[in-house]
Amino acid sequence: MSLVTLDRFILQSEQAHPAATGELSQLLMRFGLAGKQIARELAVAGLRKELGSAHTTNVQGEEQKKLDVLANEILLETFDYGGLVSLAASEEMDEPFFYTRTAETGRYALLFDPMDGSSNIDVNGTLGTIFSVRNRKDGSEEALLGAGNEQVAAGYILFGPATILVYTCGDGVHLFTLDPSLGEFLLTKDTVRMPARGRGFAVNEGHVSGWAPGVRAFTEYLKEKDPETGRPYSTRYSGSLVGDLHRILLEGGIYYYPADALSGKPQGKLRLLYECHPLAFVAEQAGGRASSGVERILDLAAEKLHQRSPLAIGSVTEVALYERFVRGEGPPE
Ligand code: FDP
Repeated sequence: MSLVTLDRFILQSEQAHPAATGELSQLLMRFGLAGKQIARELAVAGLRKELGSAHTTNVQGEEQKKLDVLANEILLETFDYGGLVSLAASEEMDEPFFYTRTAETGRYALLFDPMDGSSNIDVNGTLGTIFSVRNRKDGSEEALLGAGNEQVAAGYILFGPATILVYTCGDGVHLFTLDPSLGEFLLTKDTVRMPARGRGFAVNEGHVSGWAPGVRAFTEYLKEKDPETGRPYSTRYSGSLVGDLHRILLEGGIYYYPADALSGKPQGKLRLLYECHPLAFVAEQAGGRASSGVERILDLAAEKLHQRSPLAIGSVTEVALYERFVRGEGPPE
């Protein structure tokens, strides 16, 4: 049986674009390398006493774990050669990082959430890395901002029982699994399609008292018993958006993190550029949807690097239903 590695798949896909320079291919392959390095660190972090707090906070005032910082360093270093990247921004850095040698020439601008689901770090739970690729434009911070539909590529790496890399360049969603014995990501699904509806929902219901009435009503609706519509839905919340979205990508359903008026999160918790935009790109390319409840996530333009947005992401049926409830319409007749 011939094995299709990540690199081979990317290079073969490039042939469908005769005008391609090969730079995007090189860039995507580097995410594979970064994923392998982060997976290796995660596997031994507990043994090396690298778990726990770094005793620093990020720009949002959230505690940084040692592995948040390490994953950020690995990603930055991965793109420090090859001349591909002009600048990068991350949830873990206050300001963009400019690659001094290639700031003027690198073709791309990167955004990433190095370690999504940080609360799972110390308990060996599911974690993820989310990435987004944009054109560098004029090479200023502006290149990192704008609407989600300006992304050139996006994806995530899931660190669970297996390490999985999922990416899209706008021509479908491709899924690879790391074979540790080979040290290679191998193609597992060429084109991933998200089911149009699912049976599960992922939300931190502990925050229900701060939600808008429509979001509360939606949640109650999912929990009601009605075999005709397949309710109740099952709750599946892991504490890692990447982990929850991956389940939804394969099985359908919905993840939502709404605005929370009582916890100082009027725009929810998730970052538009590092989390919502890239995962929305993946979800849409797999046939799913992503919405703030009111607007399509990919149409939302980021004006600030660390801007937040409410997010509802998943199957078309459940996201449309969520929007109905947010509008105060309730379920369809
Ligand atoms: P975390 O802050 O632990 O990195 O990225 C934000 C995120 O995790 C998501 O991965 C996760 O779904 C959510 O926040 C968890 O937040 P709550 O603890 O508020 O539920």
